[in-house]
Amino acid sequence: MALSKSKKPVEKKTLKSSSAKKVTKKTPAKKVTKKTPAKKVTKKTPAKKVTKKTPAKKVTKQQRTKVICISHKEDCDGISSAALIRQAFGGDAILVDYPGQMEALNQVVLDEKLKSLFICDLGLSKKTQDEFIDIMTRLRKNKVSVTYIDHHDIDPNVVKSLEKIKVKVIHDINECTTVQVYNAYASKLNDHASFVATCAAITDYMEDRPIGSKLLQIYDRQFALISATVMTYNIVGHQREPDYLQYLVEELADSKFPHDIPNTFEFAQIQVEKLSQMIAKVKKGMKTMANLGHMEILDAGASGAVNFVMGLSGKDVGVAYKERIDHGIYAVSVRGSKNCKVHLGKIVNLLATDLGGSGGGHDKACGAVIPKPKIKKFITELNKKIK
Ligand SMILES: [Mn+2]
Repeated sequence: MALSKSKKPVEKKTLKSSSAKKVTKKTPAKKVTKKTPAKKVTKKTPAKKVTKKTPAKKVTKQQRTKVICISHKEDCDGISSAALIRQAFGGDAILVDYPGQMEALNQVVLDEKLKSLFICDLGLSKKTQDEFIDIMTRLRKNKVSVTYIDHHDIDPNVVKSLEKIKVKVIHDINECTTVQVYNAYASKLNDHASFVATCAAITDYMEDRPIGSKLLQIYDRQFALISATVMTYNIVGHQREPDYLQYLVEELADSKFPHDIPNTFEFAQIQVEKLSQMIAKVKKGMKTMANLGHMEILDAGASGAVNFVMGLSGKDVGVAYKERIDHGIYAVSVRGSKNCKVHLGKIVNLLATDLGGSGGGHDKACGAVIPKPKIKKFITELNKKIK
């Protein structure tokens, strides 16, 4: 909110925080803007500094004005959720992966200006749920309004605990997070938000669900598919560039189609080439057990390889894992085929917790964080549990 206030003098036509951006686009240097994700981010900083100048600090408690959305940074659903929250409520996004989830939450608790927090597309596990409730309790004691929006499998007792402390829980395992954000806040969103939600549903394999399918019907299927895919490749390929991910959130919040964001299709082509090389690598390096195929990934993300590991192994479950050297853990991706009858998310949640890690997710797509020395045990135990 502080952001939009500071931008009002620039252009009074609209109330949206994006108004200042539109000004920059009118400048003749249009081609130059292709490079500008970093620029847009830096623009935020003067606004922040201005708000910090308020002398109220010493006199009374600071007024809480900030809106923050903590969302999943690794896929289209997380980025799109953050974009729609931004369009509906303004504020800033903090984009995290699962290993960074709790650290980010512990940081925002300390933010004395935080007024309203949205947490999107970040599932909880046996390992993280208690700490999550603790953090939410601290936020609520500070009168921060908290909304948790997600679609991953959750312990019903966690929902009860959260509702007890008046955290607003929007949770449906049958629709992706962005579709739920769209559905809950449609009155605060523009028409284009339904397209953002459609792309997120496609990427989460949830465009066949009740609301997701209605949204997809608004648009040409092929147009939505290519947009969702290009967006996904840009997100996956920019995981180490937080400024770019922030830029994507801003552009989607600003109702841009993926093809209107400069260079996205060119970048997607690079990703497609990398993936085609991954096929060859998986064929060479994949190993199989009775019930699954698995492979350690060295030079790419595990989630990009896991579908190939499952498909090329001929098994109904694929596991790809990549070491996070700085964390002493393996980031693990697990996928099940249509023939896989067990709920992989639930199995992985329990197994990862037993091994001192964490994990969970959907029946046919989930992930885990496993301590480095336990990765072999994880795979052999998973193989036993999915007969
Ligand atoms: Mn999701």
